[in-house]
Amino acid sequence: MRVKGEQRRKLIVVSNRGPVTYGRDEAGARVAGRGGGGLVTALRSLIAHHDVTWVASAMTDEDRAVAAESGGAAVEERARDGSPYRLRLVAHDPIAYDWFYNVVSNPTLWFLQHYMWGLPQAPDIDLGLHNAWFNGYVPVNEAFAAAVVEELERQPEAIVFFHDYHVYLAPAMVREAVPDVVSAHFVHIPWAQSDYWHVFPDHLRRAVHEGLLANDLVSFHTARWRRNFLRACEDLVGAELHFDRGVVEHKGRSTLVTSHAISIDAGEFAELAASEPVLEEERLIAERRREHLVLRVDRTDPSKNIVRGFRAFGIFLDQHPEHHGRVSMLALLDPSRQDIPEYSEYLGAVQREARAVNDRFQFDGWVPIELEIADDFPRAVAAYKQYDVLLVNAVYDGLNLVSKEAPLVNTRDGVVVLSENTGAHEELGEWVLTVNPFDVYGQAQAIAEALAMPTEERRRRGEGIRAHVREHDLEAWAAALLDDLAAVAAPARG
Ligand code: GDG
Repeated sequence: MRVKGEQRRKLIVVSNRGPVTYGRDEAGARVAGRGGGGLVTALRSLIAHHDVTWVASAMTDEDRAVAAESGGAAVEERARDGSPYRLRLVAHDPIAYDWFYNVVSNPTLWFLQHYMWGLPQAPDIDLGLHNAWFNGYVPVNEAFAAAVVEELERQPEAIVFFHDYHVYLAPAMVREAVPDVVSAHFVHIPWAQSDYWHVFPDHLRRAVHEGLLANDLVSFHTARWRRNFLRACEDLVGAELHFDRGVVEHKGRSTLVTSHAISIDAGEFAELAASEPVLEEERLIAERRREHLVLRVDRTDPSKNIVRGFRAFGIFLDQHPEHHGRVSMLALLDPSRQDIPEYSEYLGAVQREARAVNDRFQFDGWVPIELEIADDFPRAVAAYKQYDVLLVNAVYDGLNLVSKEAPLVNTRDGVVVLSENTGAHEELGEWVLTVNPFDVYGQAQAIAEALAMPTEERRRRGEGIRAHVREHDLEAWAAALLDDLAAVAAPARG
């Protein structure tokens, strides 16, 4: 079998969140809404180019009803552009799912991979975590694996394409049941260096790495995360590493490890930017805006570094009284993971910091930081068009799609201020103002520098980003991954 990147393929995509979630409208009719989050936004366009069966968790009551009505089998769905695909919703045991999602996946794996613990205080790998691992993360991964194995019985030639940190164990489970499966795993978040993985007990970090090594291909956004993974395989599970070829050999199998930064569908964003809901929001923003607009768009995730961003803006205002009343920061924050205490506490800290800056500087109706906490994608795209400075100062970020989306539709020669710890920085570094995410003073200086930059220079940088993103779009990313698979899967499947 030859797997070629640009060819239409049968894909079984596996991710925790699916492309749609079901609900009921006011009249009580079933409606399919757009699933949220960076990963889903990015993967949705795979449907247009391949025959996709998507295996995802049933998230809402209505999702569960859909899964029950089909007896757990896949249902036929259509994407916004009319492309058909199959959706298989896995209705997990609710208690197991809570442990899987709210104990292991987000407060543990996400925190670990973004270096988010201050180690003298956290984490405690206590009985609760061990229990959540064995009675939550493991059975939910088993349920995903069982669904994949059933789908493979229906279409044995399909390639399995796992996504992210929710399903690290499933590839090994699928491999055990179907030894000649062809599978790839894309990790959307950073890979921590092996010393930091030592926070996690040996059997758990081993299970994560060995689960991933059951794939034919493991891929990351950047060379940096890829390098960390390669080293960790050697350090933590004693795998044999061929660093120059990016191949890891372990337990008689080999896995190719590559990096390809995910991207966006430039056409989709051009359409969105011209759509009525976005134009309406843009009018509202344009009416209220001051001379300069500094924008940030994030989920309310501690990894996004929102509090330090506000502090930096406060330092900037302190140093530049001439800008008072002439510039404001618009923070469009999509509330995220509020069932997890670390996230709800962080949202409180975000609100407190915005108030501290506003109480100190506001006068005559000018509010320095306009904080909007809402899930409002059209408004985010409208604000993308209007910024003069986009601040992306994440502590760590696998890639950061906002830093690619916003310049593409911006109409004001806006400047991107970008954390050196985002995956996107590896690609966009030459066109952005680079900041260290912990250096709030440096971020304040970068905001000032961006606002003072001559138009020509701003335009040159924006054009650089736009040309890069158009050339390295989402289709190119998917094709590159499938090409990688061609290199490893052809001998295995003859
Ligand atoms: C993870 C990784 C990686 C914006 N406002 C709203 C909204 N958005 C959209 C944006 C963008 C997405 O959400 C956010 O994507 P990011 O990449 O910035 O961040 P994560 O959600 O953390 O994504 C990240 C990504 O996966 C892909 O691999 O880049 O590093 O952490 O597309 O336009 N979406 C909704 N409501 C809003 O108000 N639904």
